[in-house]
Amino acid sequence: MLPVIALVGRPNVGKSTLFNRLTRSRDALVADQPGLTRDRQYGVGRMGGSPYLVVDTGGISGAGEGVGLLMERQVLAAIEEADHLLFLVDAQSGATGGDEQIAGQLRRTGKPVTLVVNKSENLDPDLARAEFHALGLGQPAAIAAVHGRGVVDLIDAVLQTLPRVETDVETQHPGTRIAVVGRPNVGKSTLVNRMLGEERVVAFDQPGTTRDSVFIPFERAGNNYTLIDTAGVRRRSRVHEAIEKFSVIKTLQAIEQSNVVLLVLDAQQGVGEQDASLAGHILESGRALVVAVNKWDGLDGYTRERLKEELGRKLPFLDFASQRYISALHGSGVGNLFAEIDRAYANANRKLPTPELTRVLEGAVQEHQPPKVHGRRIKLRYAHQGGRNPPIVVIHGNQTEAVPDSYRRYLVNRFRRVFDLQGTPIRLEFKSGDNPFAGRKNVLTERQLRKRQRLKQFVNRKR
Ligand SMILES: Nc1nc2c(ncn2[C@@H]2O[C@H](COP(=O)(O)OP(=O)(O)OP(=O)(O)O)[C@@H](O)[C@H]2O)c(=O)[nH]1
Ligand SMILES: [Mg+2]
Repeated sequence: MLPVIALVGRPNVGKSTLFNRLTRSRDALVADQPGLTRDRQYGVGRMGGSPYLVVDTGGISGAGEGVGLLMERQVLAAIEEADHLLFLVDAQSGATGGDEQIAGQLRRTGKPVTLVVNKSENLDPDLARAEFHALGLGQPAAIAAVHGRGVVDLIDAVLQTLPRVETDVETQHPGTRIAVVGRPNVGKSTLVNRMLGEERVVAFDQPGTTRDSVFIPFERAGNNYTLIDTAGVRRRSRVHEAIEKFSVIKTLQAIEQSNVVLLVLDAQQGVGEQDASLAGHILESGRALVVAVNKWDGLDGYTRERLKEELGRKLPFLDFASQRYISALHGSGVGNLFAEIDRAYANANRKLPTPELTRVLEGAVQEHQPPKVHGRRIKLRYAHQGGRNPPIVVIHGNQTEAVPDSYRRYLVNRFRRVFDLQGTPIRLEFKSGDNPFAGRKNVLTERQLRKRQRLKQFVNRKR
């Protein structure tokens, strides 16, 4: 389980700025995907290799004169699901009545709260903190979210206070972990029951809660799997009862803990905002993916064709994943999902030999040259694999920072087709050899640099 940190505070104190700073590293990887809708309220951040979830609750404002503070249901729900609250206040506007009211409400939740004085860049930190002591929430932390000042220390301190759950998902849940995700009522529970129906469920005793998914280990054709059920398995007879309690946090947790995501869509409802938002989160996670278009039964040929077209148009960035048309209710197509799941996960872990990668790159460049920048053509020389699950292809050349997104997509598609990498995203990293300022650093890929940073942080922490 990833720790959940919620950002709360009055409007305009800098919650979204902090949120972006904490989650941005991943954004870059999926930038400029046409049709992509991302939820800018939930995200995954990383601190020295440990991931955590961040929720931006949006502004808590006073509701009119004398009515006092209105904490919206949605904010309360986010607070309920959080392990730690960061209460942001604005150093430049000073403590306000609204801050006091929020402080009171947060104290009543009983959740651990850290008071964060934002916009403190031009102030002495002690001075910035001083006037907020009166809020009675202990020693405030002074940060400047815009510049990133104090942010790492803040998150580090928060994560230190949270119980470090060193549960090793790998050993605890052997086999391929499949997260079944989708918006409410697409048929996740029916599908989970159907997938488990004919298989041997090895051991299963966990009740699902609002926040925690259920892990169900089972065997199929001699292979081990663990289903991560976000909807909660109910008795077969009760599957259709009641609208499930949908939680984005729970879904994000399940995605993080999975090897393969099974995204369930509802053919009878079509593709909506919430589907696109979930798809964006899955893309950000880098997980292998299979799309199950459920409720395919009872649709006429025309509707089916229209739906396939709609899927391609509204979720074009999921074109790397197999789409299976199924009926969880009748069981049609469900058995075939396993072959796709196995393939997607195997592809995510594939080894791509350097000579072949380079040959494919050369072929792609020959067929369609990258553009010129300032009169000089971008040169892409050779490629090697920089990581697996998902596969990372590191491409060496000149002026690589100027490679346009459309050309990146062209290359990704080429690698996918030649290596038959259905079901897994492919990430590109570029390294330029002609940057006079890069110096020795250039010897390392971004990934290696991150690893080195993590190691440093780890060592520092141990000291
Ligand atoms: N000077 C300064 N400005 C900041 C800092 N952090 C955020 N801001 C600015 O404050 C304004 C509001 O920031 P947001 O992040 O949108 O605030 P918010 O809390 O998400 O606002 P709501 O969503 O409306 O509640 C923006 O103009 C930011 O650029 C900071 O550290 N220093
Ligand atoms: Mg905001």
